[in-house]
Amino acid sequence: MEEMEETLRELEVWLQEALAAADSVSAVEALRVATLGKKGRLTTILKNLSRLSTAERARQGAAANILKKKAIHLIQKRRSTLQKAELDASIVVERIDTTLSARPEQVGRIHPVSQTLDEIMAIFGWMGFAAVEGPDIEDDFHNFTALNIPPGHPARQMHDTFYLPERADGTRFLLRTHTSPVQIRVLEKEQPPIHIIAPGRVYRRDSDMTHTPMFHQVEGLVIDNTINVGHMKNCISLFINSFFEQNDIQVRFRPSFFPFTVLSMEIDVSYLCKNNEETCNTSESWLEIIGCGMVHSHVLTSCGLDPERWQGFAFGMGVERLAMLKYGIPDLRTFYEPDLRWLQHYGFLFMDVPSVSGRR
Ligand code: 2NL
Repeated sequence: MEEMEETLRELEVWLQEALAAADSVSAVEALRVATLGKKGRLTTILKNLSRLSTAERARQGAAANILKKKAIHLIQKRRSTLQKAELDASIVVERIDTTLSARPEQVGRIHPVSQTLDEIMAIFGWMGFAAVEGPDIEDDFHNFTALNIPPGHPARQMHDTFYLPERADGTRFLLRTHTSPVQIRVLEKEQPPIHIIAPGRVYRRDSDMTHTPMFHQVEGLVIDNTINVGHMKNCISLFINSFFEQNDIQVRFRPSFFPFTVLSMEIDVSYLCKNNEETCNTSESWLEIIGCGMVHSHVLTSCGLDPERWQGFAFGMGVERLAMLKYGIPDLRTFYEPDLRWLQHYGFLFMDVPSVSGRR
């Protein structure tokens, strides 16, 4: 009997010392198995109780079960202390420094057209325009007729349209020659005030030094009941100054013609190159970048709007052309040649976030 008490006390001291010496969660687990496992020291003692008389079993069993509870508690306590220490240590060792800079040079480049489009959209977004998109495949009405270009109008030939095969009912779809049809669809559906910007791919049967059969355009449209030419001039001047980020840029509005606008104008820009006056200050230094005008009343009536009540302006620009000017890319055709060295040279890093100012 005394022997039994002695054994339990010894076991307790052993367990306490062994736990204190255990320096890992797995060492604690080994001690748990050695004490409370199937063949563990305490398990064996509890098993041997059956050999004792009923009275002895009750007394010694109580003492052994108290030790069992205590052992479970001690093991659990040591285990959670070590678990926490191991977690703390792993946090230090496995730390990831999220402030380390990424390596953008390894993930390709953003095409100058994408970059330029992002910049243009950021500027008009900041001005309060909403971006709209529409289908690349259009019908004759939305691409031409609604824009005051009826069948037989010479502008239809000028546009060098790609047509899809004629259908059984005699109609044929086409690849849009400008993004105007996107705006026509908005005019048909929505009531003014309208301030929208329509970016996208456009297609023309033209391929030479200065033309590719597909290129990108951004068109804008503002319709309200008091819009005039002053609004148009200011809006476009503001865009040009933001886009080129230069205060010595000169802007020239020159009369022009489009079937879908009146008071049509083309806008030229010129840089005052202080460091190279010979090449820049010649009559050649004006470059056309944007076409614009007040929306023709025929366009408004085509879309079910009363021109007596609503007026506005529209404009259009070629994205590749703006990209060439801003980033000094000399040859339009190189935009769509899959040349990685070209992209390495003219492309942008993905971390270059487009902004209104173009600067980060
Ligand atoms: C250019 C000229 C222009 C428009 C596009 C437009 C759209 C509607 C109604 C009236 Cl819905 N006009 N668009 C107006 C003037 C010029 O683009 O040189 N583009 C590259």
